[in-house]
Amino acid sequence: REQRVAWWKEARFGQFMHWGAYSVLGGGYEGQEMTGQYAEHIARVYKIPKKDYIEQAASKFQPEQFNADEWVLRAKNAGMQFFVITAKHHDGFAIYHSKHSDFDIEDASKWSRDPLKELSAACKKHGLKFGVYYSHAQDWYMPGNTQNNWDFPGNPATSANEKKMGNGKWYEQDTPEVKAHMIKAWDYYVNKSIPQVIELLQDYDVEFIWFDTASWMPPEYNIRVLETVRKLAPDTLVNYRIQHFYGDYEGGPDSPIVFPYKDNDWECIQSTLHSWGYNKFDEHNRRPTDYLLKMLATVVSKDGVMMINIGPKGDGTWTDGDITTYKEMETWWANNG
Ligand code: FUL
Repeated sequence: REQRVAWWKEARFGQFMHWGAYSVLGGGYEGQEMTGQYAEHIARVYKIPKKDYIEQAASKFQPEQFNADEWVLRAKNAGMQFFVITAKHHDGFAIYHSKHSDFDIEDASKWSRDPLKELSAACKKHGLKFGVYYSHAQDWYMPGNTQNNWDFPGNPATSANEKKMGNGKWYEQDTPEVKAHMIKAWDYYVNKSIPQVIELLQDYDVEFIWFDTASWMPPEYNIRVLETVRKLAPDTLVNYRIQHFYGDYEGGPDSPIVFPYKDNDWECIQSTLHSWGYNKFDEHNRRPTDYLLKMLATVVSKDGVMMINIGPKGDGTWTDGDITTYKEMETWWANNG
């Protein structure tokens, strides 16, 4: 562990990025606007059928203007020393050419370039460590996933179920229906989640994997993912959301405002807006640059590591707001770095 965290602690400040099929919609679907919500959750929030999500989002994810060198240099000039991007978020769409799914940029978007390959190469070229976010537990259009199965009685996405379950988990219910569901969920782990993690480790020079939302699935499922990483790539850094109390370091909630973690290695993730993926209705929530920089100073003074997140648009450009934030950070480093 000491070896895995060494470069990351030294780096202190990294880029986080949410980019995928949802970036095409930018928080808007059939006249509805996701004000102050996570735009990357649009498929779940509006229960978009897969066919429509492919038609309106995934098939249009053809980022003509994407330029890996430009993205990496912007991060580098803002003082960041590593780069973590969503290889696959909860919607299940892979922004890279995956052999294990046709819900990816190669098949669903019919796009011949592989942005993840290009970013990995650009990071190497410009001296940044490269990592991926991978949603190992949630994959909304897979049969084993509770959130996609909107009517599933254990679906925690509905408040009625949340009430019924209290602090419990859907998989703790002892019913034939839940047992059958557990089998489907395991199928997803074995046939998609774990194989994709393996291909990311083998083909993309990944030095850091940032997993998310472990609590949606049984702990033993998540631990199998961790074991896979440890066996295949023992030097790869793994975050705390693989499974509670596992992983290489501690962390807290999304975009926290207080930092209780002081004794162990820890991380703070902060988005420039409330949303993590591109949301054209969320610009009013932009966090001022001096707020972000003061937070970075606070985190570092408490021996932590910070990532700042942005959500680029589906065409590969950044929002004007993010470009300004990054120019301001660059100026700050030029004057104070
Ligand atoms: C959350 C996810 O559900 C969000 O979409 C985002 O990825 C954030 C960093 O983690 O739990």
